[in-house]
Amino acid sequence: MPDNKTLNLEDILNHPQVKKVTDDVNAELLERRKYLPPPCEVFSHPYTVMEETDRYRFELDREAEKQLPDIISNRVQLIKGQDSVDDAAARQFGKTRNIGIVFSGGPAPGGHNVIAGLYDAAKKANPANRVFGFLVGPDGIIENETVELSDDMVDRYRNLGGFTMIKTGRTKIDTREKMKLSRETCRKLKLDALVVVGGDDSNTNAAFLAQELLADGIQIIGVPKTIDGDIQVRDVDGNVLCAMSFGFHTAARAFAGSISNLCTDSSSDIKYWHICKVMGRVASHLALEVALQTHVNMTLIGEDLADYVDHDRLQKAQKDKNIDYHAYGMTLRHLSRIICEGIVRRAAVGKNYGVIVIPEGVLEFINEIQVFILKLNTIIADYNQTHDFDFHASFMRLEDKLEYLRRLAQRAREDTGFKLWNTRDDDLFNDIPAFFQEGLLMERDSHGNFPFSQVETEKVLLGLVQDYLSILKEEGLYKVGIRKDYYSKTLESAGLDPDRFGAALFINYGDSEFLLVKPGIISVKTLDQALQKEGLITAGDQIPAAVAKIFKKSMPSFKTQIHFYGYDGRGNDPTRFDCNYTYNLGLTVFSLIANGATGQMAAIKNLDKDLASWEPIGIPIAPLMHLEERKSKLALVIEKSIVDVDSIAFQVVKAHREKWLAAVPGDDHYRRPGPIRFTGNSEEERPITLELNAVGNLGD
Ligand code: FBP
Repeated sequence: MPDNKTLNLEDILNHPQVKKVTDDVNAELLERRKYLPPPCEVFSHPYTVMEETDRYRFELDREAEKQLPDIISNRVQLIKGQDSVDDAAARQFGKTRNIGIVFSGGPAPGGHNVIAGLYDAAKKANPANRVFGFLVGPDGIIENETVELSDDMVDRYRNLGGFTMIKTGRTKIDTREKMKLSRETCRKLKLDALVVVGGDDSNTNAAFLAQELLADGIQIIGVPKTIDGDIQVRDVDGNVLCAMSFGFHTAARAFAGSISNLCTDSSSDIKYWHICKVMGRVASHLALEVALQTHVNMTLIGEDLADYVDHDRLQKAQKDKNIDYHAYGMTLRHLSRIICEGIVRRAAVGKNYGVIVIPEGVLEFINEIQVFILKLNTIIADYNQTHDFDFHASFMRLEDKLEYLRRLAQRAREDTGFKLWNTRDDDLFNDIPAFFQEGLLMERDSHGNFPFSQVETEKVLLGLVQDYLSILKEEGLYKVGIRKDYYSKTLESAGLDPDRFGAALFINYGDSEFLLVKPGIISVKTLDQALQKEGLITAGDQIPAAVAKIFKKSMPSFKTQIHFYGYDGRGNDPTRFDCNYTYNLGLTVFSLIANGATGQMAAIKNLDKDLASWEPIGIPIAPLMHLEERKSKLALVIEKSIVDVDSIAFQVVKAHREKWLAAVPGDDHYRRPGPIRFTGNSEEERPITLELNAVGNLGD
């Protein structure tokens, strides 16, 4: 070993070991780049053909029929492998093509493999095929910003997370001008096909592009991407065509890995409640999967809260021959009460710690907040449509925005026809904390979506939880249970009789493993009074130190740590499931293009089974569209799939709620999913949600 005193910095930096460990390229990266996802069986043949099937039915929306006349009759296309085809088909399959691909919306792990699959298939069919990546999302199409993909570029990003290779953006091609510019770009690049990798809004955009560019002979193919897991497609008979968008598994596993570590930490130093907000703009699919992966103590599922009915309240009203409409749907206050109940019950058995998962989009399902979101969406959209400056540019500060709302409320008082924002709305809005007001007034994205990820939902909820816990503590109803053997040992070692003091101190002395200090004893003063009353001490005596120690331990303090899991999981390197799924999606995209499809979304059927049973298909996009309110207007969009509270996955989580809350003596039931492992085979093969829901799938 050389004496390190003799090494200068240059020598150190040039040392092979130093170079090796500081290189950007590490062993894990090399493993990932080298991995070749196995293709579905159909892709092992030199050709693929498309077979249209009538087996799947859709209910067509009138407006979609009107606006998308040339692609509304598209059917589901099955992709079949062929060893040989006639000359005309072979020429069509192998003809030289220019293909463009764009990422749209938030990143999702696996996107690079969609590119890799498409690139490999295109080059295999004809090495002269060219694939162009549009830079920074749909803006790249509008502004003709592209890069031609090469072997080197594609190889660098195989099986890696993010959309780093060509970046992404959220611009929507939603005006005649943007459509015109997009068409010009496609013509300049002589594109045969354009592939849009995106979520519900981006695939909606893909359908409009398909309709618009049909006359130019440019095919448009969508790919179902989003960590939120809210692109799930079934036909009207319930047949599953796309069980899950790509990226969901990885993001959920990444969140679950970190949250599971919090479970371990929290149950070790037993002093914190960890409040974990997890992404998923509206739907709670990610929260549900995290619950299944980790068995945290409490998981809120937005869709379940929307479904909530307060039966006690209903019954009370029924007795008075009334209907209490407030009994339907959850309020923030009520939700905080439910959380507090769990916290109090765990504390009673000595567990003043735990982990709660809150879905990012939970507010969407809380009636009172939903009303604000909708009203403010409309107010902002209306303002933007009628003014030169947009709402946020006109009213930069919160005070300015509030002042504008105040003026609207005043207008409502003067003009009875104006109902958008009345005095009651204004008063209620002014009652909420400023940070939450700012959150609700945040700028909407180009699709008119509310930016849930920017709102500190967990802080709002936590504020209410803290307030209510303080009340419960004052009422003596929030206590930490004391292990009976610990109590006895503590008193005996101080020479005191546990039984004499036990009856005076606890409500359940003698019949419980965890002892609860009486509700009336909430301070040293009330403790002193209780002991005097039972004749255990006399006025002026010191409270025995052992008793004071037990009392102190019984008084809870609610300490929290807040976490947000979102962007980190979105950028994770894909799980093996997502690597294989997305590579095959890329291969499917090429098959759809080579067989002349447009207005179709690439998908893989049977994701809940082994790869040997996966079936690449094309799903027609136009029949998935329906009318929804966007930016205060009805617009055609693909319906977001939210958590079905009748699904097996949700029912299983619901059935385990009590067990995972673990408000009984004994261990918690945390599950350790571990980190995402690219090598080894101990990671589950697909999302647990998918696995569970498949139990009830139609066996077509
Ligand atoms: P996509 O629907 O575009 O895939 O994005 C999903 C998502 O990650 C949501 O979970 C989250 O609410 C949102 O993007 C965050 O958006 P942004 O990246 O603009 O902050």
